Amino acid sequence: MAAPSSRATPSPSAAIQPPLAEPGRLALLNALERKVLWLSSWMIHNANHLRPSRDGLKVGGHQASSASVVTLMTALYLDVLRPADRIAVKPHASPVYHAIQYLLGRQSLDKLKAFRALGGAQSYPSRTKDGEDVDFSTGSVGLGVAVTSFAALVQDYVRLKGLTPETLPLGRMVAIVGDAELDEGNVFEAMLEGWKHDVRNLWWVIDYNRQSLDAVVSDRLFGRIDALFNTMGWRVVTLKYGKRLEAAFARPDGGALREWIDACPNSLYSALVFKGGEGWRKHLEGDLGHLPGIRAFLDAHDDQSLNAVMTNLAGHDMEAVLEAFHAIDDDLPTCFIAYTIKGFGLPFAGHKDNHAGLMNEEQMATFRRAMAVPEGDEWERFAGMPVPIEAVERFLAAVPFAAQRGRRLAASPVAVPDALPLPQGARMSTQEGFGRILNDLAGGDSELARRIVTCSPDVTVSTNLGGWVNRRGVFDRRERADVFRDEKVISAQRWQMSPQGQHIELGIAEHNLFLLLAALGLSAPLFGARLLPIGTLYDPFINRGLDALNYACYQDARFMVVATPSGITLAPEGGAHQSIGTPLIGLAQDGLASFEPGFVDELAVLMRWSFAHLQAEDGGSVYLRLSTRPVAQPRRAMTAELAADIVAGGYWLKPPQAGAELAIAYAGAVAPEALAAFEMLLEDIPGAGLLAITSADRLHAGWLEGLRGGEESDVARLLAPLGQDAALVTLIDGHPATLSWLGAVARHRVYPLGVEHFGQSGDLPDLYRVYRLDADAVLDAAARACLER
Ligand SMILES: Cc1ncc(C[n+]2csc(CCOP(=O)(O)OP(=O)(O)O)c2C)c(N)n1
Ligand SMILES: [Mg+2]
Repeated sequence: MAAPSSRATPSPSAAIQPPLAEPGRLALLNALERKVLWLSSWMIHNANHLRPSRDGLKVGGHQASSASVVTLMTALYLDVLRPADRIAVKPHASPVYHAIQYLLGRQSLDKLKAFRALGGAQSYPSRTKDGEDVDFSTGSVGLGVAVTSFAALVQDYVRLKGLTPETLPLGRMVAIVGDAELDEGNVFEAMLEGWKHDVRNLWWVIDYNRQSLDAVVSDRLFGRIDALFNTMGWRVVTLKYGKRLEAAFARPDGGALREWIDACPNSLYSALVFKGGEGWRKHLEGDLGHLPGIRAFLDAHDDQSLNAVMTNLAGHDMEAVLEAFHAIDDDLPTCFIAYTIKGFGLPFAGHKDNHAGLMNEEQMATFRRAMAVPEGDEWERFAGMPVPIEAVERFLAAVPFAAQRGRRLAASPVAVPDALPLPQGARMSTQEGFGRILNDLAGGDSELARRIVTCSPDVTVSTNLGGWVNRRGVFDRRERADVFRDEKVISAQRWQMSPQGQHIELGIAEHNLFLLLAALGLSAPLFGARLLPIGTLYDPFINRGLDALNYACYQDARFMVVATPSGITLAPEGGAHQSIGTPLIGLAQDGLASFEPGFVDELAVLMRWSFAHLQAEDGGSVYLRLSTRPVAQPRRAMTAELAADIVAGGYWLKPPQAGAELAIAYAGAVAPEALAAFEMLLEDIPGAGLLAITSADRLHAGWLEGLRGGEESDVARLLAPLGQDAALVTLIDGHPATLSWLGAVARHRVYPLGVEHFGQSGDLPDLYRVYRLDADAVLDAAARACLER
């Protein structure tokens, strides 16, 4: 089997190296990293100790995790990074990020003072709340790491199609990673997918402090992780010892010293870091004291300087860090494993319980004096720096990363037609309708179609994307033949792979799907290229990727999730594939407008609206829950009014008479049962109505808005014709709570039908009977409602 070659090509961004040799540059960077350490620690201290507490809650912030990554982040932001690079910062290094932006004049003092308070700098870097230099939000560990790999893929996708602004250089996608983030499996899923797509220009900088939240990590772990990166075609650069330790190793018997540290278990090393010089001396004397070179080494250092040498890991050595970063001049994915100490430079350095540790007032005062910051000047950008202020100012003004304002890009919207083509057919499923609408778009030559990019985790064909892919092709960085076609093996699928392809095929990992959608959905701000991403998957497996979906929405990425098929309507497939709770996810997920259309003409309206909503300033993402059940399609004209109601979330399929005592409200694939029950009911309750709910989510949101004093909600308007003591029978192939709230809108009695328990194999008549979704169940509920009047 042929594997893609992974020959690296030179990286354009590597061509612009800063003048490293410039005299004093290293001294300036050293002074700045101390200042970053100070400001990040002080910011947290201020939030916890100096800002009055009104609620008795601990404010928090991570002084130790921040200290660990100060050198690496200072080197990156103040020297290595370029405006076109896109960065995900380890979540709990947020104070370091903000301190650096403050030094660069890109973050305000007020925001630092309000760190973790309303309107202040966020606890974890946030794209939507911290402003334009946060490229990716982080918070749920592992996700920020993985999303950079998908961003690298998206960068290639848009560049190879010529969709980015001509002036935008190629950027590196950089993740600053906590070592325990690598315990999250999603990182490895993403690596494998990245390898398949031959991603480029990707840097993961691992803050290898060998500590997580609870503990010191296993000694044996890193050999494995190193090997994993190598296997996936990454270059691994290990930054282990700093210049001072290397110099000590070069002295007589230095080899023994190196072996001793190499063999030192993580937990002992951490404990000795915490104890300081005395501890080092005791252990080194005990283990190596018989060697004259080591004796001389110990004699030459007092406790303080011995501790400084023994803790001189490369991740805290600016020179070593810069050398490593600047040595990379190609686009091969590169992992830097930088040895660091959690809490480096702070009193709890190396202590295994330091994750939530905060310096007390006294420790902070000692630290302030050590940093030469005069009392009262704590927020002063340059106070106490051992270098001329003008030199620092000149340096900061020339930092390449900050050379450009407006790193966040924009892309003009793509026009959306007034209506999408409506597939014709008397009976059709919403899933089939979806495939045919896209297939139709694929056959045309619209700008809209050029900007659509589809993706799916190995369910492209079974979610009806086949037609689209046949016409638009699969994306690959290189032209690849369709072997089956060339060999004249007959197949309905033509999977031509090329840089022009508009479908990204993923392996089965729903989590990756949502991370890819996050990256695709940020292509406008990240790369100045407008895309309209559509991801398809099986509805129950939304749960599998849920944190990544939430993550994508949290950072306001824009995409369409088409989850199909759904519910127990997927009858013979059985309980493992039938979704119950996803409509509630749709209801609750912020940034995601959720719809469950019953008919294909509704779907066409919703897809059209979605393409606009994805691009609107105040828009968002969209979730369409579809079905494979063929149902008779209504023959009707799509009036502007009906279309508006479908988008708002519901309309009367059969309007009630004024004062009606009963209505059936249904969503999605159970439309035929609702209709059948309605027809039967009419004999006894001639005024009854049948309400089609296309979006419980939007109706619910509007209702709450109305309660808060907004204008009358759509749902209140819809339910207004019903009598005061009317009953509502609600019906959905999903959890009944999705619709049962409708009873509260105008204080109607509600009889909710839906699925509460795991499904199983069966056919529709059996399953709808057992799970009470059939017309009989609706009639029973209606009868009960009449009795209980
Ligand atoms: C998905 C998820 N689970 C748990 C947490 C809570 N948490 C925050 S930081 C952390 C440990 C991180 O350790 P590491 O990545 O090594 O960073 P360090 O603090 O050592 O710099 C944990 C468990 C989280 N943020 N996200
Ligand atoms: Mg760690």
